Amino acid sequence: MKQTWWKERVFYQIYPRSFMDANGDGIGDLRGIIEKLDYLKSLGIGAIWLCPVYDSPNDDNGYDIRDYGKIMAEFGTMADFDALLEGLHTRDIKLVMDLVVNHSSDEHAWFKASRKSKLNPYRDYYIWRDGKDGSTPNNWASFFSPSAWKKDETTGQYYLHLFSEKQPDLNWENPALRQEVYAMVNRWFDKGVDGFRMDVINCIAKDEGLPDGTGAPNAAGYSLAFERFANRPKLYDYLRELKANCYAGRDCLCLGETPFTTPEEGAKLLDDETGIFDMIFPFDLMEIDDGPYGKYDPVPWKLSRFKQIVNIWQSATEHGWGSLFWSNHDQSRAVSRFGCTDTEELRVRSAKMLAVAMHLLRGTPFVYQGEELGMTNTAFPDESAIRDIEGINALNEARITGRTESVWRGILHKGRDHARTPMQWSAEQHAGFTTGEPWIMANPNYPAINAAADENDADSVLNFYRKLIQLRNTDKTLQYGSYRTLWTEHEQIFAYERTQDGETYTIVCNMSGKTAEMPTIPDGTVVLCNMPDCAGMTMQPYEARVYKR
Ligand code: ISL
Ligand code: CA
Repeated sequence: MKQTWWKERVFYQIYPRSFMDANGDGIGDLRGIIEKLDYLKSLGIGAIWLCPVYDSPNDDNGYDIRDYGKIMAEFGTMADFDALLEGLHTRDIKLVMDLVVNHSSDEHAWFKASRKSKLNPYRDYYIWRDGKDGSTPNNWASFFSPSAWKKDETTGQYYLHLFSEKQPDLNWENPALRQEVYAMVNRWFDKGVDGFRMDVINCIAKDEGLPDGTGAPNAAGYSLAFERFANRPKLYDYLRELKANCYAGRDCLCLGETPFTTPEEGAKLLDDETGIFDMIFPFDLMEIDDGPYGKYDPVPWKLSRFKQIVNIWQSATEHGWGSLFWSNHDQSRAVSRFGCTDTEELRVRSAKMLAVAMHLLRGTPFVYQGEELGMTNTAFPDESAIRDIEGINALNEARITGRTESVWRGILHKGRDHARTPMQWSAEQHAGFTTGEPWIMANPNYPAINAAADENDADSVLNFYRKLIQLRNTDKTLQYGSYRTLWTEHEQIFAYERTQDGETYTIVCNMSGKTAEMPTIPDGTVVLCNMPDCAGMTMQPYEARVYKR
């Protein structure tokens, strides 16, 4: 197994809009991140995944890029970016950028030219089709609104947008478009960035002829036709070409966000010899609590299914490498979703337990900002507090189907805005995130849950994360050792072993809110646990122990 930096370091994901506002306009910015570099270093993380900071009209908070070569004005300037990159590298922290090239903004110069006429040289940078029988060219649904097609009056043709209308899909079949993308990627590499997390990158290759999807239609009759665009054969050609043009000769990370990916497909995408990605973000765990109506119809998650997902992906990544995460900017807060927030004591304990359970698996752990404080979901008072386009569109659609109450409950549990409330730095107004009015409300629990408070408490979630990350940073067995599941049938305890060169760690987590009995006490000594006293066969609710022998 090849040893590299991105397998050995813990990553930290920053959503810049919500991380730290340095100039008081209520929007997080690059200077804000720079102010917090020592905080990041003190966590022990070795790499950052930075969500998009490029020029954007923010229909989808930066995932709709207007100019790939420019920094978003609200976030700062290119000089600020250079200072950030230097500040990170001085501290030996790598920077992985977000790259959104499945689509651009409709305000991108390419699209503005493309929509002008059928003969415009940029026409083919996007996917244009005639309507069929007075309706859309096919039955594809968008992730954010009923149909993936929007009719453009200028030429009377429709353009494809798998996400919002302001996010037209780029046409990867066009070699000129591909060359522009590679040149742009190389400009960022030449600046010194250490890799890319590529947004919905496994959806760039659409089946020829754009055939109708076969899946169940949404209320408006459209189908999320992932079988027509996710992990299609041409994806491999495009990624190999991208890598040959951009990655060759560089020690940079190629990380793909890959919805609709089965473990079998994942193994192929990641294979050390024949694959195209260093790591991917699959979705099985994030969909564990989807109900019959999907994401905003949550059902309780099951430990048996959790273990199945972990075990399947641990083996799917045996000849490659896995990513380990409980949440990101599209998900609600881990402790509210997978842990317990009934009491302050259980919030702290379960946040630590979740960290242990995830970080010591084989793969690279990703900490989403605020997770290291055990930040929770927000009780948004009503719809007017919601900022996320996905949530707003889901509510609009629910009004048509008569499911508003249910979707609202879904948003309170799983909405993307839970991840996007301001990072809770201190007990000062708006959690110390801004001196102005934040673009999205702060979670009212910030006077109790914040980094300053955690800093001064030896038993805080923050200080536990520091210990855990330090342990993994310095231990080859935890980084590279093999994985073995333990007590797979146990209904409360999640347990596994990591072994290398005669050294074994046993990780034991009670993922339930009740006391649990271990079948046997693992050999070795406890090197980390989340309780004052971790001994005996009985585990307290959400107790976690790490044994070493
Ligand atoms: O959030 C989701 C479900 O929980 C997904 O539908 C999500 O939209 C999908 O995973 C793709 O996400 C990425 O691309 C989107 C952007 O809105 C997300 O923030 C990004 O992570 C479009 O660029
Ligand atoms: Ca600002």
